[in-house]
Amino acid sequence: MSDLINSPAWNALKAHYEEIKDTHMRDMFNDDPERFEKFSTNFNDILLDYSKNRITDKTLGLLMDLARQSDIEGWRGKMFGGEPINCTEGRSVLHVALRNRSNQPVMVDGENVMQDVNAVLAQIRGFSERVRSGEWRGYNGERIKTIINIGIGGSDLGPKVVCESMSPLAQRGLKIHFVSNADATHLVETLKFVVPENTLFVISSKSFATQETMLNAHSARKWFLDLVGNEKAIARHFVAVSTNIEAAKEFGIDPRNVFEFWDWVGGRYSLWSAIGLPIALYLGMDHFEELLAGAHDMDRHFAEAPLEQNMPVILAMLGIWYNNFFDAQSHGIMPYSQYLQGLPAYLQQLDMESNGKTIDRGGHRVDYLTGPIIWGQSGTNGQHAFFQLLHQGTKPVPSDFLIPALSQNPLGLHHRVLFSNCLAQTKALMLGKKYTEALAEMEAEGMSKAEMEEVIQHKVFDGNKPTNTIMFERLTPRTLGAILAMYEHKVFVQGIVWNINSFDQWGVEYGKVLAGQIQQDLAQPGDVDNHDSSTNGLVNYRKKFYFKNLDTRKPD
Ligand code: G6Q
Repeated sequence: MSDLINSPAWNALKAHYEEIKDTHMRDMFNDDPERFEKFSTNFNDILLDYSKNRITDKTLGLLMDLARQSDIEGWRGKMFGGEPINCTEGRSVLHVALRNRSNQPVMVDGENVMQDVNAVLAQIRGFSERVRSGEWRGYNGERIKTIINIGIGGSDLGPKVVCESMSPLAQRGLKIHFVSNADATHLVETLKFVVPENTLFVISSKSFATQETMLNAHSARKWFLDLVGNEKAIARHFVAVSTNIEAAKEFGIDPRNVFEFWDWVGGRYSLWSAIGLPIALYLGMDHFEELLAGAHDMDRHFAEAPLEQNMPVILAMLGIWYNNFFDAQSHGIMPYSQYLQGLPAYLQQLDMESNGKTIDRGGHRVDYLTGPIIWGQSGTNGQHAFFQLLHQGTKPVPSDFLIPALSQNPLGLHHRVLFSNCLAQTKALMLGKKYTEALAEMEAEGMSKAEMEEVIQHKVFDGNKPTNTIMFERLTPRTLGAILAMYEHKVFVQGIVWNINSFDQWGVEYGKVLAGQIQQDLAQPGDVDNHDSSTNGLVNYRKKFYFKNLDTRKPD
């Protein structure tokens, strides 16, 4: 049995679960009119209401005991101090240095990295301002009107969620696209609507070796050259963001237009680095810096606030409560904001790539559940799709509901409707509907006794479904920066409690090499038999279509 499962704090929570598991939140609210004041906290304009959780003062105390037992404060110090806490790759984890607006020295291997960080930020400012002002022009003197980011995973999802959610701040006349998928459709469909003369490609890849990104980058380069026919023009239309400067140069990118970052920045934590270049291009450097400032605010809060008032810690420990004691398998992210529709996908990578691990820091298989399945959708759309399962399904899905107090688009009653739906859902999930309430409703509708008996059980809702509500004044770069950093630190805290390394991704690396052999097999005519029978069968089935009439088709 692992030390964690054997530990006093874990066992105390286990015993407490038995005490509390049948208590309904409805009664907790009835018994304590101060519950909202007690279980909510503010930071800047962000309010976290966690009162609709299956907790009491005792639960929170025990969860914080577990956090202290796991030495969250010590590990937090190690991360901020640049210690190589990414133990399987021997790397520091310093995305916090990228947004260190205090400029206090941050040391990696005895060197202050802030000079390099600030130099790249200055390079991003210089370049983005030249593009946005029209000083930087395409090869024939046209102004840049379209930015296409080519990258995948961490080199795509972060800048994409920020650009999408801040689109009202974008420069007029400037468009941005994110191309990630190896499926050519993604690139082809994007290129259909653009012209090379006013398009700037940002090739974003930490390694500059990721197959999908390199494939898209080379296809984009070919498209450009086929239309423009001038190699020299590449330098005006292709820039790169990478830790691998040499590979970017080899691709043909002018070294002055390669934006560097470092191996102490993990892919899914990289939007704060030069990977944020598309953000600066599209929204302007001042807004990018606001985003960094918001994240830095949250870093200070995470580093300094007592655990009991620390938003990332509270969210993390509530997640552990459901994941490990209620056996909840998943966690929902429901942004009631169309601008934040990409947030579930972004957090899916952040959380599932970080904490989707089975082996602990000591190399042993864990005997407890680690990271949950993250999923969700923007409201109110989700209500008309999968919320049925949240209300009446057999699986618990603790969820975060995020909503701005004020809309960016104050049009008629839209925001009032959106807002009331958000609150009505969390209220209904918490309260449920009792048998007597369902009965009274049906009686008021004038239903007969026989009709009522037939359906009443279906109209009863258990309730007692936990949610957090995260409300902020309005969606600004600063608030978004703070929210994203809040989730990063939540994931960090959970990883520490579970004693896993949240900063490697061997599953992703495995995926990067897996396809190689099959790719070779697909290129040759004739059946293969070197895999399992399913893989052989699937390879051979595709070949049947591929090699038929090949001479009349372009090979792919
Ligand atoms: C993130 C992962 C992964 C990575 C992509 C792209 O933490 O490592 O999502 O970001 O595989 O990698 P490159 O940036 O090296 O192309």
